[in-house]
Amino acid sequence: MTHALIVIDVQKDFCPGGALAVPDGDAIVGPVNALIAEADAVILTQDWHPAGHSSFASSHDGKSPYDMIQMPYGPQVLWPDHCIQGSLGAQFHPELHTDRANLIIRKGYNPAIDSYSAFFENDHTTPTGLEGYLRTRGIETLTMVGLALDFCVNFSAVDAAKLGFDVQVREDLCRAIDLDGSLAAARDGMRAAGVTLETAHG
Ligand code: VGL
Ligand code: ZN
Repeated sequence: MTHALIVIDVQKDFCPGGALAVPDGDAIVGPVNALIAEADAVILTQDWHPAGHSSFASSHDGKSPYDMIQMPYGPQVLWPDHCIQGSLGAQFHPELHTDRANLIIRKGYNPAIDSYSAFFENDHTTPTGLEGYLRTRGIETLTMVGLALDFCVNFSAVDAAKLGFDVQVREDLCRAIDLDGSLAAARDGMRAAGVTLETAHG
């Protein structure tokens, strides 16, 4: 087995009505389920923050959601409170076919560091363990889908490509937040890292 489908953060809080809703985020669920049904290996990621997480604007006096601050590990966007461990908003979209998942990797649980990527926290150093999981299973090629294209999908895809995996992002099965040009920057960054951007099954 050499190929895995990685489904990034298809959670209630990132879908319309959620705390950090990605426009049209729920539109991908049906076609993502179709890919899940065919995949050799299925990995889901779940954004999973403790209450009072340092990426929340509410944790910083005088700050508002979408402000930028400097953290010890670099610049950080401040978000509305979202995906709090055990909350309804942290649950997967109710129609996502989670039963076929081999692994669910939770990230963002360290109170002091955000974690967009499925591979490393935002210090780009602390591993989540996913690399070892994939390598010990002999998985070398990855298809990524999910939310949000310009944050967690982007960081996961770039890290995976840097680690030497062959990475395809299905843009049609992602949706973006698009904050201050973040979508265009993400596309450029993914291409520069050697990620293949696909808009349909090819
Ligand atoms: C995400 C912002 C904050 C994502 C997670 O899944 O793209 N974005 N936490
Ligand atoms: Zn988050």
